[in-house]
Amino acid sequence: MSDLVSCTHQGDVAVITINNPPVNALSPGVPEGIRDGIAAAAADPAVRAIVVIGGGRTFIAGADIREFGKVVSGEKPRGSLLPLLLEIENCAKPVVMAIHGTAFGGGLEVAMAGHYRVIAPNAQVGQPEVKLGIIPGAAGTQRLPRLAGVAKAVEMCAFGEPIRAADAVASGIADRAIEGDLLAGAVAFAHEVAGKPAPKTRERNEKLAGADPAIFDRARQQAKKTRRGQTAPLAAIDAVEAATKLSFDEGCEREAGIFTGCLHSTQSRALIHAFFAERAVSKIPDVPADTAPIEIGRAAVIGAGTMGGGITMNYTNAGIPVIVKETTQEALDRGMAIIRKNYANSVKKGKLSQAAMDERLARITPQLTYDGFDQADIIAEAVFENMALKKTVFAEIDKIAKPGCILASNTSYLDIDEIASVTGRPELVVGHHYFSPANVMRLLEIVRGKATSKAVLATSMALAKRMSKVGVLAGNSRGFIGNRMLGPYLREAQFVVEEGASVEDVNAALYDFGMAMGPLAMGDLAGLDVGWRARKEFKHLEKPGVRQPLVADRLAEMGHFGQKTGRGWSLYDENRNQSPSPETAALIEQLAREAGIERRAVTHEEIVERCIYALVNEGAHLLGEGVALRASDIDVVYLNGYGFPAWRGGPMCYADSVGLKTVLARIEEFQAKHGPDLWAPAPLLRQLAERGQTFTEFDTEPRASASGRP
Ligand code: T1G
Repeated sequence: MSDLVSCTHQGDVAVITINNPPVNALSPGVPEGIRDGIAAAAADPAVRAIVVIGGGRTFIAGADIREFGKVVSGEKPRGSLLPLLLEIENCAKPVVMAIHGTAFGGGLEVAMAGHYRVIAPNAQVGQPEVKLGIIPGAAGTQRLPRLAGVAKAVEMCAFGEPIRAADAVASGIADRAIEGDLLAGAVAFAHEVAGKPAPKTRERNEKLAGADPAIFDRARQQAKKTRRGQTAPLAAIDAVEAATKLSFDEGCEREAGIFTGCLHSTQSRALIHAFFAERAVSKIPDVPADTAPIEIGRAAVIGAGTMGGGITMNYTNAGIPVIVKETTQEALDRGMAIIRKNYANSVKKGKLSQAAMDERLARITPQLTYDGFDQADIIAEAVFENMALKKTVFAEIDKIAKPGCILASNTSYLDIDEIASVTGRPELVVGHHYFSPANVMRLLEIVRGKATSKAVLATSMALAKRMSKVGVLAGNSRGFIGNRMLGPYLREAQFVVEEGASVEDVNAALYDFGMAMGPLAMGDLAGLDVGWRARKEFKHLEKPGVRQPLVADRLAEMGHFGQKTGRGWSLYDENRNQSPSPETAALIEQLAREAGIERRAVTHEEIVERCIYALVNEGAHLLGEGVALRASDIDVVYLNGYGFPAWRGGPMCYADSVGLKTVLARIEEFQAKHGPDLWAPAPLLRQLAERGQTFTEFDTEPRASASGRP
């Protein structure tokens, strides 16, 4: 047996255990070890039944995703699990799969090839392959409908969400839930079934018969709506549908063809990039993995407004008692009412139990004073975005907070070092930049100041995980990663409107590109007054003679802030339904004429290139400056904070897929047309393009950690 798979015996039951930490992926050697274990047990006369179980925290979490790249590049041929699964299924002795943790993808496919499945109550099973731009490739689309029925199989394969143990038993995927010791329960179950004819999943066709074809059409419509632009969900539906029309073997062939097509797609490459990018963000080169985080047992939040309220919810959702302070009773009541409403909505949708809601609310202490702040392990500030106010608040809390208490600012672009300069603990000051709505958006930008300690960074990353957020380290540059890049993106969106594109054109072009929302619609949602105030605060930093957008400031000066005032770039009715604004269109024409801007037809292609390449170029600038650790970190920021389509992998991954030479050439064209102040190619982009390299390759080169202010 290999060290990845071991075989022991409990009486006349052989126990095959997979030991491939951290998640028992089907890495090279694992399928072979299972095959050898099954063959040995089958041949052993003393064995009457077999149990397969995962060592450590989980059953098999799927194929080894790291191996896919080698198949796509042709470095190695695509192996198939099918022969192993048939050997398991054809085994003359019953094979019982004992599931704990997560049986995902190839893991569930191995389990379904077994004759029986027993499961721990808190385990999950799923076919999440579509989240990687592929479909199940080891007969999952053929065996799952035979066990769980067609509708369930379509749901699980097309949308990739896992199901819990109780649902797995109820739907027929698992035969029994085992409370307590899973292995003991599985061995006992094996004894019950030993010597009896073992059911082969591939022969269980009863749930396929009479499948309603409307299931597939409904799922396709839902996929086009909720997985807009993605090809894999539709491919998965085709594969499950094949199970209802073809024999098992023909269905497996059909699945294999569809799988291979998906695996070699740009979308799959992008989604696999996103998978590993999200797992890389927490690794900070100069902060050792064993850096002890500061224990966060109590928290305090200053401000119960839109952001403060959401941040308060993040702490109590993570099980941390939290004080929230406001300046007036009215503001405090308003903030708490929104928090209660948010939880009540989750209860109504069945996403949260009433008991959990009550528990979370009970952990919140709303108040008007700093009482108890001296007990907090972290104080999060979420007051109005104004440097003078932030410094006043930080000077105050620095005096009250206990030694070792972390002070975290939710500023979205102000200088963390300047804020820290009014405290006696700059090493404990950090930016925790949440995204609105803070209790929903997964992204947390962790902003490193010059003095921020490694322990505070390690604590911030651990806290992000506790809050089910994705923490990304950013250097202390104005706007950090996300908002700094958003500037040029929104600038170009406004420039093309001045040059002749309609507001609707710009929104549609980026929406069709895959963005969750067009840039101007996003401005109207966030409120045009927010950017207007920031631009006023930094007017002194604008380079004289450099073109600036004309319309947004004028709209804001006229009191048109977007959705909240019913008019911005577009018009909004009382239900926030959007429609074109003839007044805004006229204003754009007037301002462009006054500025002598020649109006022309602008293609959707140019609109996308201007906006997305501006994003990429600024990303390359801040990557070169060390404000971001990796290009993939930038991708994680945009995928989790700005509605960038996951199936494009993020702006930097997208640029790699286009080719940096092509991106650079187009940027140079824009530079020639619109000037070097707006379109100077980032030195790093030029360097990589000229070397024929990619941002992904740049990420693999060793480098120092994210710097402070450049
Ligand atoms: N392959 C390779 N590495 C994996 C992996 C996998 N399947 N799953 C996780 N890892 C690594 C991950 O990169 C990280 O590494 C570490 O394990 C811990 O992961 C034939 C073709 C199981 C729910 O899509 O959803 O099967 O950063 O931080 O939060 O039809 O990992 O420490 O170096 O995510 O506790 C289908 C993917 C594959 C499941 C655990 N399976 N994994 O979450 O830990 S396709 C999946 C997950 C397939 C078949 C097809 C999660 C998890 P590092 P983690 P976690």
